[in-house]
Amino acid sequence: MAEEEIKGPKKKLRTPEEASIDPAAQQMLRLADELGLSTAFSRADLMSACPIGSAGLCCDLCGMGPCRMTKDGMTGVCGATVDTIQARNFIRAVAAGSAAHSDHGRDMAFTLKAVANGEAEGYAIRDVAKLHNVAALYDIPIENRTPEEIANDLADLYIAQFGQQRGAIVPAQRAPAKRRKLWQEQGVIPRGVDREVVEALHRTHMGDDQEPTHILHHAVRTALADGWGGSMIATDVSDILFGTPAPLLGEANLGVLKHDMVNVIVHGHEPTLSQMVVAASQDPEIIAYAKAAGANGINLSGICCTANEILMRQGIPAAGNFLQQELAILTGSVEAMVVDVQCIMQGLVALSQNFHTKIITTSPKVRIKGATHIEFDEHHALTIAKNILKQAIDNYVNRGEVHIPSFKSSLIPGFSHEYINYMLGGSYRASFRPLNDAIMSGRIRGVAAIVGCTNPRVQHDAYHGTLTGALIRQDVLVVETGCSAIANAKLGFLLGETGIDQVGPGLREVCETIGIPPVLHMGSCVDNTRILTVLTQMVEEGGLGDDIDKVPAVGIAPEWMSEKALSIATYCAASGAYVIMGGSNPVEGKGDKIPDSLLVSEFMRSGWEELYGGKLEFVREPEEMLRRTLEHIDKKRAALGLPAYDPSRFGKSGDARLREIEVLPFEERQAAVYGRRAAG
Ligand code: BF8
Repeated sequence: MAEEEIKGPKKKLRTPEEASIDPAAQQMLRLADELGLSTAFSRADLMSACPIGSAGLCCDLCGMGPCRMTKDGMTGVCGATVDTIQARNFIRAVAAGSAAHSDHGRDMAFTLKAVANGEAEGYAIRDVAKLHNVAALYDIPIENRTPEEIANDLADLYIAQFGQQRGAIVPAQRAPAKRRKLWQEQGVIPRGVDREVVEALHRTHMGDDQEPTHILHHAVRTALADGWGGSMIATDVSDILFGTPAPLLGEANLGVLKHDMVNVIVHGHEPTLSQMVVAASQDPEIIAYAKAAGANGINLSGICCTANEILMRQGIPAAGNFLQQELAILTGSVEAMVVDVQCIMQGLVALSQNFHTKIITTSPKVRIKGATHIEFDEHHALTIAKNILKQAIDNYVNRGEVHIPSFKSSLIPGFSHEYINYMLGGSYRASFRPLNDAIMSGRIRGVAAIVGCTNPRVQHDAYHGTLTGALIRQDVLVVETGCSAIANAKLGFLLGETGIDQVGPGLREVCETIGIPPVLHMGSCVDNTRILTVLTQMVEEGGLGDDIDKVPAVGIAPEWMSEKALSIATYCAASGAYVIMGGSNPVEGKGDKIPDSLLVSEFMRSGWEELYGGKLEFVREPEEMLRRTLEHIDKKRAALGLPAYDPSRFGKSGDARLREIEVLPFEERQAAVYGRRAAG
């Protein structure tokens, strides 16, 4: 939609520099302005967020409303209070987020079943070691059995988890023992996600659950069924089918698009299709077909979490994160954008009509008016992937003027929890001991997971970058997933040599010793479960307390926008983490009219902390997010009896010390190296 088509008073558009810190994004936003085309950035500028809806103060759950809470003490037509309405809106968002992640996990489990039974064209079990490890967790027999036999049993077990009616789902047994006991006592140990999501919807139907904390209690259970259920299953099965990630070299940003090749972008979440598109793009028949069309081959790249899935396993470049999906089309160089599920903007189709780009939907669950639909079916995946690529190649001839920004950055993705375990101790001593020791000594002050979306209501990528830079300077090890990982990849934080100069002295010693970047890319959003696993293993290794809430760690989603992010935040808080969300606050107060210390936000902060040791806070300013993160980490260090953070104690050895010595005057350098002054 062009800017002038939007009705209402003219609002001020941000400059490209105000809208994004990414020079590639800025270049495309300037082009959009010149062409008079709208993007999510300009649409966000032109349409203020609804102040009532964004704070969870609108109840549209029945036909007597929608009721808008605008004053303290107001109720809806049915008498529902502000607190009840906010809690209901919150749990509905958590349920939708849990459903999205977990349905992805379910599809992965069905694909595993099809592969195990030889019914999935083109797929194979790539990581038998992970299959054995996961099967062993559930006492599935391994000895003298083929991978397919084991995978069949695991697939059956996992498929059954989604509809588990009573009792805990099996992946929940992977949480620390104390945490599981706590969940049992609190009555939130998760059953199957299907049951929890249905109950969340039932409870919020008109005339059901009206006690806000009781509603939030079930929000916790619903989210746990995602984090320790659907999402964990998605990660496990993706690794088994496509390989557990290990570090490799990749690239990120729109500069990965190519002038002389057929550019195909895969966008969405489920790796089943994207992995097969990767395989098809390397097929000699497809390469020959592209060459016959005058191109130099197929150039595949990704957007959003699909990008992370193929980046960390095959090194396929990431064209960008969530807010760059439209910007990729603006380059005029994309023959096809192939989408599956989640985070796909409807605006893509309207925008693509100004260029030659084909938007191809593939999921039976997702159609967009105006897009081409080629339905994906894992039983014929390779054939379908080749068909999609042929359509893209046929479209190459229609390419017009091209504006590909030159910006791209290198990165090293692929830090699965298995690899982190290995890198800390090698094959024979793989363990979290070195990481725990580094935290206990104070070389690493603590750990921050910076995750989640980008959101056009805040400057694109800015909060991810600001927080990451500030935290690694203060010796906090940062782990990353989702669109945040792509943001920081573009900023160079995910590459050892680039990032290392900006790192605090203790963390730098650890990074130089192990040979890792200070910011570790751990995968897509479902892979936040890898972070749960790392935290559990740190607890089990010893020295950092007996449960996740004791570990000096914080989770931050500074530019969040999706309901999935609210589910992640909730399961992380209920797992014991302190979670900070930036951007908008869906349980906010409204000044004097509706005071800020509302029951719901207060309960997520102090109530959850009392019950679970973790808490959820919404904080707008990055400086305040940083302050609270460091305060929390230092508080947890003190509670464990660890030495207070003191950067002056470290950084006097290794490369860091050598670099200091290099700049000394000659005599002092000699003294530093040889322990004596130069003769004469
Ligand atoms: O699941 S970080 S914008 S792409 S929701 Fe979406 Fe947010 Fe990106 Fe991945 Ni996650």
